[in-house]
Amino acid sequence: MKEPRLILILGDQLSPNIAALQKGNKDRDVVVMAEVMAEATYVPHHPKKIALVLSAMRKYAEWLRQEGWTVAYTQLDDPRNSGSITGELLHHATNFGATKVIATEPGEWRLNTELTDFPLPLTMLPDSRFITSTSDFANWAKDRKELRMEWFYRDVRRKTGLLMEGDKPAGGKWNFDSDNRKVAPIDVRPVPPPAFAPDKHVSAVLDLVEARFAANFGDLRPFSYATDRDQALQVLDHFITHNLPHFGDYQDVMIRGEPTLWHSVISPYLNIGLLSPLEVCARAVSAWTLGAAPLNAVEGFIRQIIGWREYVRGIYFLKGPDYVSSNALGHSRKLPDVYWGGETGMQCMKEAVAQARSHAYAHHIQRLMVTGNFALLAGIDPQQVHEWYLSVYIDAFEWVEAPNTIGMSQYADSGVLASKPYVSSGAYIARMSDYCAGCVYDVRAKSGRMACPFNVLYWHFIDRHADQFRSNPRMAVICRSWENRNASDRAQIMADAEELLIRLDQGEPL
Ligand code: FAD
Ligand code: DLZ
Ligand code: SF4
Repeated sequence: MKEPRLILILGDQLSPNIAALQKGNKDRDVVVMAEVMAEATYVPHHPKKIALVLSAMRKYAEWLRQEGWTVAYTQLDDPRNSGSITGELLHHATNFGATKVIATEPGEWRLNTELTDFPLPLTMLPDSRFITSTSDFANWAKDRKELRMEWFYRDVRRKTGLLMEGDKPAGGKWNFDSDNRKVAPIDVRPVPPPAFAPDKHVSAVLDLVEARFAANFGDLRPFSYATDRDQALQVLDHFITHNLPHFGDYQDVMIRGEPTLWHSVISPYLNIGLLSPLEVCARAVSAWTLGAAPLNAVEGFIRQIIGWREYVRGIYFLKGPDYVSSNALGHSRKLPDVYWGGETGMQCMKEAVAQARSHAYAHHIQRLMVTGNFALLAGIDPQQVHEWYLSVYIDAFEWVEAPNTIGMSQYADSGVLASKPYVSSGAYIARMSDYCAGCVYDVRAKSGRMACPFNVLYWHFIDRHADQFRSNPRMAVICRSWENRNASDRAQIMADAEELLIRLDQGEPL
Protein backbone atom coordinates (compact mmCIF):
# COMPACT_ATOMS: atom_id res chain seq x y z
CA MET A 1 0.00 0.00 0.00
CA LYS A 2 1.35 3.41 -0.97
CA GLU A 3 1.79 5.97 1.81
CA PRO A 4 -1.20 8.27 2.33
CA ARG A 5 -1.33 11.80 0.98
CA LEU A 6 -3.09 14.68 2.72
CA ILE A 7 -5.99 16.24 0.79
CA LEU A 8 -6.50 19.78 2.07
CA ILE A 9 -10.05 21.21 1.97
CA LEU A 10 -10.43 24.82 3.13
CA GLY A 11 -13.56 26.36 4.63
CA ASP A 12 -14.58 27.93 1.31
CA GLN A 13 -13.90 24.80 -0.75
CA LEU A 14 -16.92 22.74 0.33
CA SER A 15 -17.91 21.50 -3.13
CA PRO A 16 -18.54 17.81 -3.75
CA ASN A 17 -16.27 17.96 -6.81
CA ILE A 18 -13.48 20.19 -5.51
CA ALA A 19 -10.26 19.56 -7.46
CA ALA A 20 -8.15 18.20 -4.57
CA LEU A 21 -10.81 15.62 -3.71
CA GLN A 22 -11.05 14.49 -7.32
CA LYS A 23 -7.32 13.83 -7.36
CA GLY A 24 -7.49 11.85 -4.10
CA ASN A 25 -8.09 8.18 -3.44
CA LYS A 26 -10.51 7.15 -0.66
CA ASP A 27 -8.59 3.97 0.12
CA ARG A 28 -5.26 5.69 0.46
CA ASP A 29 -5.56 9.36 1.37
CA VAL A 30 -6.63 11.45 4.36
CA VAL A 31 -8.73 14.59 4.00
CA VAL A 32 -7.54 17.40 6.28
CA MET A 33 -10.01 20.05 7.41
CA ALA A 34 -9.14 22.47 10.20
CA GLU A 35 -10.92 25.18 12.15
CA VAL A 36 -8.06 27.52 13.03
CA MET A 37 -7.63 30.90 14.69
CA ALA A 38 -5.43 32.20 11.85
CA GLU A 39 -8.42 31.98 9.49
CA ALA A 40 -10.92 33.16 12.06
CA THR A 41 -8.94 36.31 12.93
CA TYR A 42 -7.15 37.72 9.84
CA VAL A 43 -9.92 40.33 10.03
CA PRO A 44 -12.60 40.62 12.75
CA HIS A 45 -15.15 38.58 10.76
CA HIS A 46 -18.83 39.01 11.47
CA PRO A 47 -19.84 36.22 13.93
CA LYS A 48 -22.44 34.97 11.41
CA LYS A 49 -19.68 34.49 8.82
CA ILE A 50 -17.55 32.42 11.22
CA ALA A 51 -20.65 30.43 12.19
CA LEU A 52 -21.53 29.79 8.54
CA VAL A 53 -18.05 28.59 7.59
CA LEU A 54 -17.50 26.35 10.63
CA SER A 55 -21.02 24.84 10.50
CA ALA A 56 -20.75 24.12 6.80
CA MET A 57 -17.25 22.62 7.32
CA ARG A 58 -18.54 20.23 9.99
CA LYS A 59 -21.48 19.13 7.85
CA TYR A 60 -19.27 18.69 4.80
CA ALA A 61 -16.86 16.54 6.86
CA GLU A 62 -19.79 14.38 7.94
CA TRP A 63 -20.81 13.97 4.28
CA LEU A 64 -17.22 13.02 3.36
CA ARG A 65 -17.19 10.30 6.02
CA GLN A 66 -20.51 8.96 4.75
CA GLU A 67 -18.92 8.83 1.31
CA GLY A 68 -16.16 6.64 2.73
CA TRP A 69 -13.33 9.17 3.16
CA THR A 70 -10.99 9.23 6.15
CA VAL A 71 -11.22 12.78 7.52
CA ALA A 72 -8.77 14.35 9.98
CA TYR A 73 -10.88 17.22 11.30
CA THR A 74 -9.58 19.70 13.87
CA GLN A 75 -12.12 21.67 15.85
CA LEU A 76 -11.33 25.20 16.98
CA ASP A 77 -11.50 24.26 20.68
CA ASP A 78 -9.24 21.20 20.33
CA PRO A 79 -6.41 21.77 22.89
CA ARG A 80 -3.88 20.40 20.34
CA ASN A 81 -4.98 22.85 17.64
CA SER A 82 -1.82 24.51 16.25
CA GLY A 83 -3.80 27.58 15.15
CA SER A 84 -2.98 27.55 11.43
CA ILE A 85 -3.72 25.54 8.30
CA THR A 86 -0.04 24.75 7.70
CA GLY A 87 0.42 23.79 11.37
CA GLU A 88 -2.44 21.29 11.06
CA LEU A 89 -1.03 19.88 7.82
CA LEU A 90 2.36 19.28 9.47
CA HIS A 91 0.70 17.72 12.50
CA HIS A 92 -1.35 15.28 10.38
CA ALA A 93 1.59 14.51 8.11
CA THR A 94 3.40 13.15 11.19
CA ASN A 95 0.26 11.37 12.48
CA PHE A 96 -0.48 9.55 9.25
CA GLY A 97 3.06 9.21 7.89
CA ALA A 98 2.17 11.33 4.85
CA THR A 99 4.87 13.14 2.89
CA LYS A 100 2.76 14.84 0.21
CA VAL A 101 -0.14 17.27 0.18
CA ILE A 102 -2.76 17.90 -2.51
CA ALA A 103 -4.54 21.27 -2.30
CA THR A 104 -6.86 23.38 -4.43
CA GLU A 105 -5.60 26.94 -4.91
CA PRO A 106 -6.98 29.19 -2.14
CA GLY A 107 -8.93 32.37 -2.88
CA GLU A 108 -6.44 34.66 -1.21
CA TRP A 109 -2.80 35.59 -1.84
CA ARG A 110 -2.05 35.38 1.91
CA LEU A 111 -2.86 31.68 2.17
CA ASN A 112 -1.52 31.01 -1.32
CA THR A 113 1.93 32.22 -0.18
CA GLU A 114 1.77 30.18 3.04
CA LEU A 115 0.98 27.00 1.10
CA THR A 116 3.59 27.71 -1.57
CA ASP A 117 6.20 28.02 1.21
CA PHE A 118 5.05 24.79 2.89
CA PRO A 119 8.04 22.53 3.73
CA LEU A 120 6.58 19.27 2.26
CA PRO A 121 5.87 18.69 -1.46
CA LEU A 122 2.48 20.28 -2.14
CA THR A 123 0.55 20.03 -5.40
CA MET A 124 -1.67 23.08 -5.90
CA LEU A 125 -4.49 22.40 -8.34
CA PRO A 126 -6.44 25.11 -10.21
CA ASP A 127 -9.89 25.76 -8.76
CA SER A 128 -12.11 24.20 -11.43
CA ARG A 129 -15.30 25.61 -9.86
CA PHE A 130 -14.78 28.76 -11.89
CA ILE A 131 -15.71 28.92 -15.56
CA THR A 132 -12.60 30.92 -16.40
CA SER A 133 -9.31 29.73 -14.94
CA THR A 134 -6.74 32.28 -13.81
CA SER A 135 -4.51 31.37 -16.76
CA ASP A 136 -7.41 31.65 -19.26
CA PHE A 137 -8.15 35.09 -17.83
CA ALA A 138 -4.51 36.14 -18.17
CA ASN A 139 -4.60 35.01 -21.82
CA TRP A 140 -7.82 36.90 -22.41
CA ALA A 141 -6.34 40.05 -20.83
CA LYS A 142 -3.00 39.84 -22.62
CA ASP A 143 -2.57 42.39 -25.43
CA ARG A 144 -5.82 44.20 -24.59
CA LYS A 145 -5.36 47.94 -24.20
CA GLU A 146 -8.33 48.17 -21.87
CA LEU A 147 -10.07 45.48 -19.81
CA ARG A 148 -13.85 45.70 -19.72
CA MET A 149 -16.27 43.28 -18.14
CA GLU A 150 -18.78 43.51 -20.99
CA TRP A 151 -16.35 42.00 -23.56
CA PHE A 152 -15.30 39.30 -21.14
CA TYR A 153 -18.96 38.49 -20.39
CA ARG A 154 -19.81 38.07 -24.07
CA ASP A 155 -16.95 35.63 -24.48
CA VAL A 156 -18.18 33.59 -21.47
CA ARG A 157 -21.70 33.55 -22.94
CA ARG A 158 -20.28 32.17 -26.19
CA LYS A 159 -18.12 29.64 -24.33
CA THR A 160 -20.93 28.33 -22.09
CA GLY A 161 -23.78 28.70 -24.60
CA LEU A 162 -25.90 30.30 -21.85
CA LEU A 163 -28.72 32.41 -23.37
CA MET A 164 -27.31 31.89 -26.85
CA GLU A 165 -29.24 31.18 -30.03
CA GLY A 166 -26.53 29.82 -32.29
CA ASP A 167 -23.84 32.48 -32.23
CA LYS A 168 -26.33 35.26 -31.39
CA PRO A 169 -27.46 36.35 -27.92
CA ALA A 170 -31.02 35.33 -27.00
CA GLY A 171 -33.43 38.18 -27.66
CA GLY A 172 -30.95 39.87 -30.01
CA LYS A 173 -29.09 41.82 -27.29
CA TRP A 174 -26.25 40.92 -24.95
CA ASN A 175 -27.40 43.21 -22.19
CA PHE A 176 -30.92 44.21 -21.15
CA ASP A 177 -30.00 46.80 -18.54
CA SER A 178 -31.95 49.48 -20.37
CA ASP A 179 -35.12 47.56 -19.31
CA ASN A 180 -33.90 47.21 -15.70
CA ARG A 181 -33.45 49.36 -12.63
CA LYS A 182 -36.98 50.64 -12.18
CA VAL A 183 -38.50 51.99 -9.00
CA ALA A 184 -40.66 49.33 -7.29
CA PRO A 185 -44.39 50.10 -7.04
CA ILE A 186 -45.71 49.93 -3.48
CA ASP A 187 -47.88 46.83 -4.12
CA VAL A 188 -45.00 44.69 -5.44
CA ARG A 189 -43.08 43.17 -2.56
CA PRO A 190 -40.29 40.56 -2.42
CA VAL A 191 -40.54 37.23 -0.57
CA PRO A 192 -37.67 36.85 1.95
CA PRO A 193 -35.40 33.78 1.59
CA PRO A 194 -36.12 30.60 3.59
CA ALA A 195 -34.80 30.51 7.17
CA PHE A 196 -33.24 27.35 8.63
CA ALA A 197 -33.46 26.47 12.33
CA PRO A 198 -30.04 25.52 13.75
CA ASP A 199 -29.45 21.72 13.79
CA LYS A 200 -27.03 20.01 16.20
CA HIS A 201 -23.90 21.04 14.24
CA VAL A 202 -24.99 24.65 13.89
CA SER A 203 -26.06 24.89 17.55
CA ALA A 204 -22.66 23.63 18.73
CA VAL A 205 -20.87 26.11 16.46
CA LEU A 206 -23.08 29.00 17.60
CA ASP A 207 -22.10 28.31 21.23
CA LEU A 208 -18.43 28.18 20.25
CA VAL A 209 -18.59 31.41 18.27
CA GLU A 210 -20.53 33.12 21.04
CA ALA A 211 -17.85 32.16 23.57
CA ARG A 212 -14.89 33.27 21.41
CA PHE A 213 -15.99 36.08 19.11
CA ALA A 214 -18.52 38.03 21.15
CA ALA A 215 -16.47 41.22 20.73
CA ASN A 216 -16.67 41.15 16.91
CA PHE A 217 -19.07 43.54 15.20
CA GLY A 218 -22.35 41.82 14.32
CA ASP A 219 -25.23 39.82 15.78
CA LEU A 220 -24.65 36.09 15.91
CA ARG A 221 -28.27 35.21 16.63
CA PRO A 222 -30.77 34.63 15.22
CA PHE A 223 -28.82 32.50 12.73
CA SER A 224 -30.89 31.12 9.85
CA TYR A 225 -28.46 30.83 6.92
CA ALA A 226 -28.22 27.56 4.96
CA THR A 227 -25.23 25.46 6.02
CA ASP A 228 -25.28 22.52 3.61
CA ARG A 229 -25.87 21.91 -0.07
CA ASP A 230 -29.48 20.73 0.27
CA GLN A 231 -30.45 23.87 2.15
CA ALA A 232 -28.53 26.10 -0.26
CA LEU A 233 -30.44 24.49 -3.16
CA GLN A 234 -33.69 25.38 -1.35
CA VAL A 235 -32.57 29.02 -1.20
CA LEU A 236 -31.82 28.91 -4.92
CA ASP A 237 -35.20 27.33 -5.77
CA HIS A 238 -37.01 29.87 -3.65
CA PHE A 239 -35.28 32.74 -5.45
CA ILE A 240 -35.95 31.31 -8.92
CA THR A 241 -39.64 30.88 -8.12
CA HIS A 242 -40.40 34.05 -6.18
CA ASN A 243 -37.88 36.79 -6.84
CA LEU A 244 -36.05 36.14 -10.12
CA PRO A 245 -39.01 37.35 -12.21
CA HIS A 246 -38.53 40.86 -10.71
CA PHE A 247 -34.75 40.72 -10.26
CA GLY A 248 -33.91 42.87 -13.29
CA ASP A 249 -36.64 45.42 -12.81
CA TYR A 250 -35.90 46.19 -9.17
CA GLN A 251 -32.26 45.25 -8.80
CA ASP A 252 -31.16 48.73 -7.66
CA VAL A 253 -34.08 49.46 -5.32
CA MET A 254 -33.50 50.02 -1.57
CA ILE A 255 -36.40 49.82 0.90
CA ARG A 256 -36.26 50.32 4.67
CA GLY A 257 -36.76 47.08 6.59
CA GLU A 258 -36.32 44.92 3.43
CA PRO A 259 -32.70 43.76 3.55
CA THR A 260 -32.75 41.23 0.72
CA LEU A 261 -35.41 42.58 -1.67
CA TRP A 262 -35.48 40.69 -5.00
CA HIS A 263 -31.86 39.52 -4.61
CA SER A 264 -30.92 35.86 -4.44
CA VAL A 265 -28.74 35.88 -1.27
CA ILE A 266 -26.75 33.00 -2.72
CA SER A 267 -23.31 34.66 -2.63
CA PRO A 268 -22.34 32.96 0.67
CA TYR A 269 -23.19 29.54 -0.79
CA LEU A 270 -21.49 30.16 -4.12
CA ASN A 271 -18.41 31.45 -2.34
CA ILE A 272 -17.99 28.52 0.05
CA GLY A 273 -18.80 25.98 -2.63
CA LEU A 274 -22.28 24.75 -1.67
CA LEU A 275 -23.61 25.90 -5.05
CA SER A 276 -21.83 26.03 -8.38
CA PRO A 277 -22.09 29.04 -10.72
CA LEU A 278 -23.09 26.98 -13.74
CA GLU A 279 -25.89 25.10 -11.96
CA VAL A 280 -27.27 28.40 -10.68
CA CYS A 281 -27.22 29.95 -14.17
CA ALA A 282 -28.72 26.82 -15.75
CA ARG A 283 -31.65 27.03 -13.29
CA ALA A 284 -32.23 30.69 -14.13
CA VAL A 285 -32.06 30.08 -17.88
CA SER A 286 -34.50 27.19 -17.61
CA ALA A 287 -36.95 29.48 -15.76
CA TRP A 288 -36.82 31.73 -18.84
CA THR A 289 -37.21 28.81 -21.24
CA LEU A 290 -40.29 27.67 -19.32
CA GLY A 291 -41.75 31.19 -19.40
CA ALA A 292 -41.44 31.63 -15.62
CA ALA A 293 -39.04 34.61 -15.73
CA PRO A 294 -38.47 37.34 -18.31
CA LEU A 295 -35.28 37.65 -20.33
CA ASN A 296 -34.22 41.00 -18.83
CA ALA A 297 -34.24 39.41 -15.34
CA VAL A 298 -32.44 36.23 -16.33
CA GLU A 299 -29.80 37.98 -18.44
CA GLY A 300 -29.17 40.54 -15.69
CA PHE A 301 -28.84 37.77 -13.11
CA ILE A 302 -26.48 35.47 -15.02
CA ARG A 303 -24.35 38.49 -15.99
CA GLN A 304 -23.60 39.03 -12.29
CA ILE A 305 -22.39 35.45 -11.98
CA ILE A 306 -20.66 34.45 -15.22
CA GLY A 307 -19.71 38.08 -15.87
CA TRP A 308 -18.88 40.13 -12.77
CA ARG A 309 -18.08 37.30 -10.39
CA GLU A 310 -15.64 35.62 -12.76
CA TYR A 311 -14.25 38.92 -13.98
CA VAL A 312 -13.35 40.29 -10.53
CA ARG A 313 -11.62 37.01 -9.67
CA GLY A 314 -9.64 37.27 -12.90
CA ILE A 315 -8.55 40.81 -12.00
CA TYR A 316 -7.61 39.83 -8.42
CA PHE A 317 -5.22 37.11 -9.56
CA LEU A 318 -4.01 38.99 -12.66
CA LYS A 319 -2.99 42.07 -10.70
CA GLY A 320 -1.10 40.22 -7.96
CA PRO A 321 -0.82 40.60 -4.19
CA ASP A 322 -0.09 44.36 -4.28
CA TYR A 323 -3.46 45.16 -5.89
CA VAL A 324 -5.22 45.38 -2.53
CA SER A 325 -2.85 48.14 -1.37
CA SER A 326 -3.67 50.40 -4.34
CA ASN A 327 -4.54 53.97 -3.44
CA ALA A 328 -4.62 55.91 -6.70
CA LEU A 329 -6.53 58.86 -5.25
CA GLY A 330 -4.26 59.14 -2.21
CA HIS A 331 -7.11 58.92 0.28
CA SER A 332 -6.08 58.65 3.93
CA ARG A 333 -9.00 59.61 6.19
CA LYS A 334 -9.82 57.21 9.05
CA LEU A 335 -12.95 55.08 8.63
CA PRO A 336 -15.60 56.91 10.68
CA ASP A 337 -17.36 55.21 13.60
CA VAL A 338 -20.65 55.20 11.73
CA TYR A 339 -19.34 52.12 9.87
CA TRP A 340 -19.18 50.28 13.20
CA GLY A 341 -22.64 51.36 14.28
CA GLY A 342 -21.74 54.84 15.61
CA GLU A 343 -24.47 57.42 15.87
CA THR A 344 -25.64 59.11 12.65
CA GLY A 345 -28.56 61.08 11.30
CA MET A 346 -27.89 59.77 7.78
CA GLN A 347 -30.74 57.32 7.29
CA CYS A 348 -29.15 55.49 4.35
CA MET A 349 -25.91 54.79 6.27
CA LYS A 350 -27.85 53.85 9.39
CA GLU A 351 -29.92 51.35 7.40
CA ALA A 352 -26.95 49.77 5.56
CA VAL A 353 -24.84 49.43 8.72
CA ALA A 354 -27.73 48.10 10.81
CA GLN A 355 -28.31 45.49 8.15
CA ALA A 356 -24.64 44.53 8.15
CA ARG A 357 -24.79 44.17 11.91
CA SER A 358 -27.92 42.02 12.03
CA HIS A 359 -27.73 40.04 8.77
CA ALA A 360 -24.08 40.33 7.62
CA TYR A 361 -25.67 41.16 4.26
CA ALA A 362 -26.31 44.13 2.03
CA HIS A 363 -27.19 44.03 -1.62
CA HIS A 364 -24.94 45.44 -4.30
CA ILE A 365 -26.36 48.95 -4.50
CA GLN A 366 -26.18 49.46 -0.74
CA ARG A 367 -22.53 48.37 -0.82
CA LEU A 368 -21.68 50.47 -3.86
CA MET A 369 -23.86 53.56 -3.68
CA VAL A 370 -24.32 54.02 0.08
CA THR A 371 -21.38 52.81 2.20
CA GLY A 372 -18.92 52.73 -0.73
CA ASN A 373 -20.05 56.04 -2.20
CA PHE A 374 -19.77 57.81 1.16
CA ALA A 375 -16.27 56.43 1.83
CA LEU A 376 -15.07 57.52 -1.62
CA LEU A 377 -16.58 61.01 -1.43
CA ALA A 378 -15.19 61.49 2.08
CA GLY A 379 -11.71 60.32 1.06
CA ILE A 380 -11.42 57.36 3.44
CA ASP A 381 -8.25 55.23 3.31
CA PRO A 382 -9.17 52.40 0.88
CA GLN A 383 -7.30 49.86 3.04
CA GLN A 384 -9.60 50.56 5.95
CA VAL A 385 -12.62 50.40 3.65
CA HIS A 386 -11.36 47.05 2.30
CA GLU A 387 -10.91 45.62 5.78
CA TRP A 388 -14.39 46.75 6.73
CA TYR A 389 -16.03 45.02 3.75
CA LEU A 390 -13.95 41.89 4.33
CA SER A 391 -15.08 41.83 7.96
CA VAL A 392 -18.76 42.62 7.95
CA TYR A 393 -20.30 40.59 5.12
CA ILE A 394 -21.04 36.88 5.24
CA ASP A 395 -19.93 36.38 1.62
CA ALA A 396 -16.61 38.24 1.97
CA PHE A 397 -13.55 36.40 0.64
CA GLU A 398 -10.67 38.48 -0.61
CA TRP A 399 -10.69 37.37 -4.28
CA VAL A 400 -14.20 38.81 -4.70
CA GLU A 401 -14.32 41.48 -1.99
CA ALA A 402 -11.04 43.29 -2.78
CA PRO A 403 -11.61 44.04 -6.49
CA ASN A 404 -15.15 45.17 -5.71
CA THR A 405 -13.97 47.44 -2.90
CA ILE A 406 -10.56 48.65 -4.06
CA GLY A 407 -11.50 48.74 -7.74
CA MET A 408 -15.20 49.12 -8.35
CA SER A 409 -16.15 51.03 -5.24
CA GLN A 410 -13.11 53.12 -4.25
CA TYR A 411 -11.50 53.66 -7.69
CA ALA A 412 -8.22 53.09 -5.88
CA ASP A 413 -6.87 51.05 -8.82
CA SER A 414 -7.18 54.09 -11.10
CA GLY A 415 -9.81 52.56 -13.36
CA VAL A 416 -8.65 48.97 -13.87
CA LEU A 417 -12.06 47.65 -12.84
CA ALA A 418 -14.43 50.57 -13.32
CA SER A 419 -14.32 53.01 -16.22
CA LYS A 420 -15.21 55.86 -13.87
CA PRO A 421 -15.68 56.36 -10.13
CA TYR A 422 -19.08 55.22 -8.83
CA VAL A 423 -20.08 58.40 -7.01
CA SER A 424 -23.37 60.20 -6.76
CA SER A 425 -25.05 62.96 -4.85
CA GLY A 426 -28.06 62.18 -2.65
CA ALA A 427 -30.38 62.43 -5.67
CA TYR A 428 -29.55 58.88 -6.75
CA ILE A 429 -30.27 57.46 -3.29
CA ALA A 430 -33.49 59.47 -3.11
CA ARG A 431 -34.61 58.07 -6.48
CA MET A 432 -33.83 54.43 -5.70
CA SER A 433 -34.86 54.25 -2.02
CA ASP A 434 -37.28 55.42 0.64
CA TYR A 435 -34.39 56.35 2.95
CA CYS A 436 -34.40 60.11 2.51
CA ALA A 437 -37.94 60.53 3.85
CA GLY A 438 -36.73 59.41 7.31
CA CYS A 439 -33.43 61.30 7.27
CA VAL A 440 -32.25 64.20 9.40
CA TYR A 441 -30.75 65.75 6.27
CA ASP A 442 -32.48 67.40 3.34
CA VAL A 443 -31.67 65.62 0.11
CA ARG A 444 -32.75 68.62 -1.98
CA ALA A 445 -30.46 71.07 -0.17
CA LYS A 446 -27.09 71.62 -1.83
CA SER A 447 -25.44 73.61 0.93
CA GLY A 448 -25.80 74.46 4.59
CA ARG A 449 -25.48 72.31 7.68
CA MET A 450 -28.67 70.31 6.99
CA ALA A 451 -27.85 69.57 3.34
CA CYS A 452 -27.43 65.89 2.49
CA PRO A 453 -23.73 65.02 3.10
CA PHE A 454 -23.58 63.24 -0.27
CA ASN A 455 -24.55 66.53 -1.99
CA VAL A 456 -22.01 68.50 -0.02
CA LEU A 457 -19.14 66.08 -0.57
CA TYR A 458 -19.83 65.26 -4.22
CA TRP A 459 -18.37 68.45 -5.72
CA HIS A 460 -15.53 68.54 -3.22
CA PHE A 461 -14.53 65.09 -4.52
CA ILE A 462 -14.70 66.27 -8.13
CA ASP A 463 -12.74 69.42 -7.30
CA ARG A 464 -9.93 67.67 -5.43
CA HIS A 465 -9.37 65.10 -8.20
CA ALA A 466 -10.24 67.22 -11.25
CA ASP A 467 -6.68 67.05 -12.63
CA GLN A 468 -6.83 63.27 -12.67
CA PHE A 469 -10.42 63.06 -13.95
CA ARG A 470 -10.21 65.55 -16.80
CA SER A 471 -8.45 63.01 -19.02
CA ASN A 472 -11.31 60.51 -18.53
CA PRO A 473 -13.96 61.25 -21.20
CA ARG A 474 -16.75 60.04 -18.85
CA MET A 475 -15.60 62.41 -16.09
CA ALA A 476 -14.45 65.39 -18.18
CA VAL A 477 -17.99 66.62 -18.72
CA ILE A 478 -18.65 66.59 -14.96
CA CYS A 479 -15.39 68.47 -14.30
CA ARG A 480 -16.39 71.08 -16.89
CA SER A 481 -19.80 71.53 -15.34
CA TRP A 482 -18.11 72.15 -11.96
CA GLU A 483 -15.62 74.58 -13.42
CA ASN A 484 -18.40 76.48 -15.23
CA ARG A 485 -20.32 77.16 -12.04
CA ASN A 486 -20.06 80.63 -10.63
CA ALA A 487 -17.21 81.29 -8.25
CA SER A 488 -19.34 82.11 -5.22
CA ASP A 489 -21.38 78.87 -5.54
CA ARG A 490 -18.19 76.90 -5.74
CA ALA A 491 -16.66 78.68 -2.77
CA GLN A 492 -19.77 78.00 -0.68
CA ILE A 493 -19.85 74.29 -1.60
CA MET A 494 -16.15 73.90 -0.86
CA ALA A 495 -16.47 75.67 2.50
CA ASP A 496 -19.44 73.48 3.51
CA ALA A 497 -17.58 70.34 2.52
CA GLU A 498 -14.43 71.38 4.37
CA GLU A 499 -16.48 72.01 7.49
CA LEU A 500 -18.18 68.63 7.19
CA LEU A 501 -14.82 66.87 6.75
CA ILE A 502 -13.41 68.61 9.81
CA ARG A 503 -16.40 67.40 11.82
CA LEU A 504 -15.77 63.91 10.51
CA ASP A 505 -12.07 64.10 11.46
CA GLN A 506 -13.00 65.25 14.93
CA GLY A 507 -15.16 62.16 15.34
CA GLU A 508 -18.38 64.16 15.44
CA PRO A 509 -21.34 62.01 14.33
CA LEU A 510 -22.87 63.18 11.05
P1 FAD B 1 -27.56 39.02 -6.33
O1 FAD B 1 -27.83 40.44 -6.53
O2 FAD B 1 -28.71 38.11 -6.23
O3 FAD B 1 -26.58 38.55 -7.51
C1 FAD B 1 -26.39 37.17 -7.84
C2 FAD B 1 -24.96 36.77 -7.68
O4 FAD B 1 -24.15 37.47 -8.59
C3 FAD B 1 -24.35 37.03 -6.31
O5 FAD B 1 -24.69 36.01 -5.40
C4 FAD B 1 -22.87 37.06 -6.63
O6 FAD B 1 -22.31 35.79 -6.60
C5 FAD B 1 -22.84 37.60 -8.05
N1 FAD B 1 -22.47 39.01 -8.07
C6 FAD B 1 -23.28 40.08 -8.19
N2 FAD B 1 -22.56 41.21 -8.26
C7 FAD B 1 -21.27 40.84 -8.16
C8 FAD B 1 -20.04 41.56 -8.16
N3 FAD B 1 -19.99 42.88 -8.29
N4 FAD B 1 -18.91 40.85 -8.00
C9 FAD B 1 -18.93 39.50 -7.87
N5 FAD B 1 -20.05 38.78 -7.87
C10 FAD B 1 -21.21 39.45 -8.03
N6 FAD B 1 -19.72 39.87 -3.45
C11 FAD B 1 -19.29 38.78 -2.80
O7 FAD B 1 -19.67 37.66 -3.14
N7 FAD B 1 -18.41 38.90 -1.76
C12 FAD B 1 -17.96 40.11 -1.34
O8 FAD B 1 -17.17 40.18 -0.39
C13 FAD B 1 -18.41 41.28 -2.01
N8 FAD B 1 -17.98 42.50 -1.63
C14 FAD B 1 -18.44 43.61 -2.30
C15 FAD B 1 -17.95 44.86 -1.90
C16 FAD B 1 -18.37 46.00 -2.56
C17 FAD B 1 -17.82 47.35 -2.17
C18 FAD B 1 -19.30 45.89 -3.61
C19 FAD B 1 -19.76 47.11 -4.34
C20 FAD B 1 -19.79 44.65 -4.01
C21 FAD B 1 -19.36 43.50 -3.36
N9 FAD B 1 -19.81 42.22 -3.75
C22 FAD B 1 -19.33 41.11 -3.09
C23 FAD B 1 -20.69 42.04 -4.92
C24 FAD B 1 -22.20 42.03 -4.60
O9 FAD B 1 -22.55 43.14 -3.84
C25 FAD B 1 -22.60 40.74 -3.87
O10 FAD B 1 -22.15 39.62 -4.62
C26 FAD B 1 -24.11 40.63 -3.75
O11 FAD B 1 -24.61 41.75 -3.07
C27 FAD B 1 -24.46 39.35 -3.02
O12 FAD B 1 -25.84 39.27 -2.78
P2 FAD B 1 -26.80 38.33 -3.59
O13 FAD B 1 -26.30 36.94 -3.54
O14 FAD B 1 -28.18 38.57 -3.08
O15 FAD B 1 -26.61 38.87 -5.05
C1 DLZ C 1 -13.32 32.46 6.58
C2 DLZ C 1 -12.80 31.22 7.24
C3 DLZ C 1 -12.91 31.09 8.63
C4 DLZ C 1 -13.60 32.10 9.47
N1 DLZ C 1 -12.42 30.02 9.27
C5 DLZ C 1 -11.82 29.04 8.55
C6 DLZ C 1 -11.24 27.92 9.20
O1 DLZ C 1 -11.25 27.79 10.41
N2 DLZ C 1 -10.67 26.97 8.42
C7 DLZ C 1 -10.60 27.07 7.08
O2 DLZ C 1 -10.09 26.16 6.41
N3 DLZ C 1 -11.10 28.15 6.45
C8 DLZ C 1 -11.70 29.13 7.14
N4 DLZ C 1 -12.18 30.24 6.52
C9 DLZ C 1 -12.02 30.35 5.05
C10 DLZ C 1 -10.57 30.77 4.69
O3 DLZ C 1 -10.25 31.99 5.33
C11 DLZ C 1 -10.46 30.87 3.15
O4 DLZ C 1 -10.24 29.58 2.69
C12 DLZ C 1 -9.33 31.76 2.70
O5 DLZ C 1 -9.64 33.10 2.98
C13 DLZ C 1 -9.09 31.64 1.21
O6 DLZ C 1 -10.21 32.08 0.47
FE1 SF4 D 1 -28.77 59.50 2.73
FE2 SF4 D 1 -28.74 62.09 2.03
FE3 SF4 D 1 -30.96 60.66 1.73
FE4 SF4 D 1 -30.11 61.28 4.16
S1 SF4 D 1 -30.79 62.71 2.60
S2 SF4 D 1 -30.85 59.29 3.47
S3 SF4 D 1 -27.90 61.19 3.90
S4 SF4 D 1 -29.03 60.34 0.67
